[in-house]
Amino acid sequence: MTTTGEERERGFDHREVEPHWQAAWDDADVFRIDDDAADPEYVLAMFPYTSGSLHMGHVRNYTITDAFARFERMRGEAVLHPMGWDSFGLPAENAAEERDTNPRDWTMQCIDSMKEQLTEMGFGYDWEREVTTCEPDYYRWNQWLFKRFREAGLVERQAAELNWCPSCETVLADEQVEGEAELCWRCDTPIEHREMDQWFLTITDYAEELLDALDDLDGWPNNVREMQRNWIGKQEGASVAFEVGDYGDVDIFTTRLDTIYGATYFSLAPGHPVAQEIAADNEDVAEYVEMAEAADEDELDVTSGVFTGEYATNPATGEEIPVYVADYVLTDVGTGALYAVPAHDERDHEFATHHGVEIRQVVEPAPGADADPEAIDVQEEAYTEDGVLVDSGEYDGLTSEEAREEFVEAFDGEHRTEYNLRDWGISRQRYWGTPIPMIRCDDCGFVEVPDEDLPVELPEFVHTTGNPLDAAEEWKHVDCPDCGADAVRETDTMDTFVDSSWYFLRYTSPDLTDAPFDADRASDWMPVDQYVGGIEHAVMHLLYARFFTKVLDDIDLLDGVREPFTNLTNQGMVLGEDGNKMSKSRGNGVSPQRIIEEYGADTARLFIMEAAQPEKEFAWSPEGVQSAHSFLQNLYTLAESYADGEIETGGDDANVADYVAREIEATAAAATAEYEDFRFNHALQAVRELVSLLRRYQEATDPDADTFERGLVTATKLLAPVAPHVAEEIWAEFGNDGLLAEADWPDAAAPADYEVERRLVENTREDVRDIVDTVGIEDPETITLAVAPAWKHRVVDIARTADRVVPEVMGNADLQQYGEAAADFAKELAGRANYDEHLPPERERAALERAAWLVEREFGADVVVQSAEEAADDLAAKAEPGRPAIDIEA
Ligand code: ANZ
Ligand code: ZN
Repeated sequence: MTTTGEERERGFDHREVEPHWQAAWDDADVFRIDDDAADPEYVLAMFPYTSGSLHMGHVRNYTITDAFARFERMRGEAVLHPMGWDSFGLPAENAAEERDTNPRDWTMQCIDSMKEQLTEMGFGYDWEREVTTCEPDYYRWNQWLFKRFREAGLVERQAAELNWCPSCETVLADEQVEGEAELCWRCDTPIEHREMDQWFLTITDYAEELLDALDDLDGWPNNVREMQRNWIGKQEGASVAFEVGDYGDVDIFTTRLDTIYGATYFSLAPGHPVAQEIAADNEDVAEYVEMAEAADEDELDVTSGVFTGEYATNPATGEEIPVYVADYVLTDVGTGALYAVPAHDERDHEFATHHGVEIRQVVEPAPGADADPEAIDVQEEAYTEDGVLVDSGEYDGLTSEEAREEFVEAFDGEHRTEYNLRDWGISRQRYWGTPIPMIRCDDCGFVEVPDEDLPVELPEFVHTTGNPLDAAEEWKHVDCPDCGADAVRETDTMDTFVDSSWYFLRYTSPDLTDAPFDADRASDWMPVDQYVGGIEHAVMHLLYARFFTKVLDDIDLLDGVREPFTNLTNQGMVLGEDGNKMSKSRGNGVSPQRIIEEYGADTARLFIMEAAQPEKEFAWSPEGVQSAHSFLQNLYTLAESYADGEIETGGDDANVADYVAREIEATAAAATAEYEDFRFNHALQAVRELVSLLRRYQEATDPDADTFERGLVTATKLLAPVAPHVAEEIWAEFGNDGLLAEADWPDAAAPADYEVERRLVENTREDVRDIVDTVGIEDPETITLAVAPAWKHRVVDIARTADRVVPEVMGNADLQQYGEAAADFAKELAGRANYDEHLPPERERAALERAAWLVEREFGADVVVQSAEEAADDLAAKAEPGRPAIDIEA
């Protein structure tokens, strides 16, 4: 790209450069991946909800995957880096209402503008693989998969609580219920909670595997795995039967069977069948049950409950304990019934205290445990730890663990495992989603829509207070596929989490018309190697996607793929300048659009990637943006001056050139390792250091052209994944024809003994600084560095391995000639904890000679490097391996 003289002064103009290279990448199909590529590196960002504009969180998320994808591509990998649109959901319906349009048009507009923004950021996606979930050619496969899940026995109708507006006569989403008073968002009527039958996917069938497999997901952050473990919530316990009044045996579920002697009341969930039976005979109970069922499950009051007048028989003691119906016992947890032990359970304690029920201790801390048995007062507070049994008849003295085991048999119980995980209710009473492919026939019940009639497409959107699908009379009424009678379509649509549970598979074959994805290719390309997205998806999305993958593998749509995402990174938040979360209401948001216009995409990308490691949060910083921008401008200007022949080259200082050459290699090696580890900020730091070294090189001497150019090219390549446009521009300045995006990554092997040499140079510079400071030398003229003699290196070598340093040194025939001096040095070494690795004297000397120019620049002095033989005796005597002697003349 040619630039005018005027622009040259200002460096590059991102407004020209960025669109130019975006078009060039596009023309060259850089980001396209062939269908027959064998197992490409699959790099994936969570696809965005189609809100219409990208925020900084998106920009960060997508910069991470784009940088990594570009890095892998330059390393020669085939890379799959696709993008799509999570485009169903309630906000589109709301927007359509507000703007007098329809969800489809609104969504498509959002997609257009977001796609433009992604392109402006320079993100390289294979747009041929774009997936849009609100398109019938995608959601038909949701419907098809729903049927396959149903065939596999994984779809059920279950009752679930919904928000119901009695005035609008419609179900409301949680987001449509407003305030503490729970009012309908449209008409301000208090909503009701209604139990209605819904479609569920029985993810609980996979609870055990979803839990177990977490242990092997080494590439996932531990906190996400722990959140999933808690969500699945496995509890190992037991069930035991209590006889309740005349109502027969009622099974309870407990994790603390060891406390059964301390049960002082029994409690049923309001929805338990026996509670319902009692309610039929007892008005108080009936009233309570009705009240409890209308209440919102999320707002539990532990003390709420009613005594039924009935008693339950404790199978351990034969004792009769009062039976309550209480809200805190959940109908769909365990068996919906429990025996309560106020002495050892907090909720039971609170309830018992409120209702005046007895509190009886049956467990105390084991001898030797931290807690003091005397200090525990269960009347005041529940003791919830394990311990040893007391007041438990013949079982006193057993540990809790032993008792739990023994009691199962003793009281005729059963081992039982419970999970917190519930089945996944996918029914939504909304328009903008995938219609559930079922038809309700008065005679046949629910009948599936035949495969050949898929997709069931959404009808035209209509503005209505209720579900537009209910209002779509023509769409709704169909013939029953079984008997031909008049029938009605299911008007529920699917939870949008269904869409995102398998979109990563659709990317492997986005246009396939006879299956959701090509099973062979998907099995070959999966799992995703690097998945990056927000922590807000730690549980639901990631768990559902894992569930889908396992099911698809079990029903042979995949072959041997049981987990979708090998490595997972949750990017941290981008905070506002004030350190708070960016938000509209706080007014601390920074619009990506504005930053792109003002500074360009590369600056934004570089700033974001330098600011912190991907997992960490960071605050927006105008200075940081400025710094990133200046760095890019300066690098470009340096490279351009070189390319234009404005930098004098041809200097013959081989030592300096060698030093720089080694730094170039070392930087490539370090940056590569950091990229591999997703430590982009460290990689970029290394690049900045290399560029600053090149600048010092050019200031210190006329650089060797080859070395200098190699340095610039290496820095540019290492920067290319993060700031790809400027990098292409520099690459072109150097006269390269092809695209840098497709060029080879620099070789990444650190030079031999790089670390040892670096430590030697740094320590030596540090020592010189110390001397100059302490002695207070104003204007050093000559700095002499003398390397230790070979025999001292021998002594250190012996010391590194010897058990007894002094005798071994003294016993060494070669060293005997150094007598006293060798013995003294050996004694000194013997007193040290360890000896760093060091280079032989000749190499140490060469290393110091290479680095001498840095010392010269720093102190404005001449530097002389001497071998021990060349040096004055008293100077050489002070030198140690790895620690040259230093003499400074003012
Ligand atoms: C007796 C007992 C004694 C319990 C004790 C605990 C402590 P966690 O606590 O999460 O492990 N439970 C059983 N069914 C329930 C239901 N439907 N609704 C609410 N709570 C229920 O969960 C297991 C415990 O939760 C069970 O162990 C039971 O109380 C209670 F000192 O039984 B436990
Ligand atoms: Zn209403």
